[in-house]
Amino acid sequence: MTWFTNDRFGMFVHWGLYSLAARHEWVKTRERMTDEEYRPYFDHFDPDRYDPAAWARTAKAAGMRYVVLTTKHHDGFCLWDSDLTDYKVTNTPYGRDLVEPFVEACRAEGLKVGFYHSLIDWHHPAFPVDGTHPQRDSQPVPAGDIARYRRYLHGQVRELLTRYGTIDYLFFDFSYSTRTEWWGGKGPEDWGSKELLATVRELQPDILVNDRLGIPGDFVTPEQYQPSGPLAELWEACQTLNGSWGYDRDNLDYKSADLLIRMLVDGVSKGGNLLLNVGPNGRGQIDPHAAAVLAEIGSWMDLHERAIRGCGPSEFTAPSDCRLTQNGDRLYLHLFSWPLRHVHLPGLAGKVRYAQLLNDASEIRQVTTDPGQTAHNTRMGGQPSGTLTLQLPVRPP
Ligand code: FHN
Repeated sequence: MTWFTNDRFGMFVHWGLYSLAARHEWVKTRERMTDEEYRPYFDHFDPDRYDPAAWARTAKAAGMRYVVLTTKHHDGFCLWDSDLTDYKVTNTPYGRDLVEPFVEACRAEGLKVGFYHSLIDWHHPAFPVDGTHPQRDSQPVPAGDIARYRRYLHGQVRELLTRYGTIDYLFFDFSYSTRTEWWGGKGPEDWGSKELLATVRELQPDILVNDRLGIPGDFVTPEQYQPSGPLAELWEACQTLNGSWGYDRDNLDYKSADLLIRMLVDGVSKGGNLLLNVGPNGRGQIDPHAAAVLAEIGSWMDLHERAIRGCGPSEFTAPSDCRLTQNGDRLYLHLFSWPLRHVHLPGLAGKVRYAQLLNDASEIRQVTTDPGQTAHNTRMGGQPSGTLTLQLPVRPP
């Protein structure tokens, strides 16, 4: 069990120039903006309310135990004082490195530190962008450019992994299949993925790296969906709150806390993590709608975290519309719909020592023990809405 499989729940933070556009982090490409048309976001980037300590407290209160920040997204803008480019936060009106205070704030709250880093770079002159980019629709991609971009990519990753102490997690984003439909590239070969991964492990021996270099990493990354069952590899589903990774001012279509709790429970029941995204606005603040959903999740996690932290799939079969998570002899039954008259647990006859609701420790009585299964009376009133969790200590096999 590593910190990753113990913590189970993390915060993803998509933040950068696109946060001022407040429409979507792909706004530059979706709206076919030239560098000049995108420039006002650089010239006006001044997040005066940036408070990574507040972000860290919000994450911790929600039950999250690691935080992953976009150091550079596809637009190429760097949130740290890179020596390798002028397209960085220290050249904006804000003028200061954003990454160091983020790292320090996470550590101060006892949270693991993660970096997201885009392989794609729509700003770098040597990066062969896709045909939808207005500046380079017709330009042929000079063969030598990708080698020059690759050196830039490796150099910036080295900066990030040598300047800020121990980094626990790295989310590269994103690779393609072996041949790149965008410019006929070769994916991992273009990124120098094998060499880059070797450098990462040399610089940060204990770091966890995802699978988006296009070669195997430490965990796979289903995005905006829940796998239908356990996966052979370590895995982490990344999800947005409202369908947009970056701050999207007019999009108030937030997922409910209850749905997100069920995603978290479902994932843990299948051996996976949930990385839930926030998109801070151009002043550096997590918007109130997002903060409210996270706070509601935190209320549930406060009473139920032992059914998540350190848990994984159970050897027993969950009844329909339920999930089972387990940690040693502690079995947790999560009811996604109730009240039921009874809930039947096949294969557990004589094995459940006691049954109680996790939220208030109230007993749930076993009413019958049909051959091969137990049944529990779950007719209850006055319980909190949403996912209801029973703690069922089971007798060792
Ligand atoms: O294109 C990006 C997207 O903007 C976002 O960063 C997600 C997060 O996993 N990754 C890519 C899409 O898969």
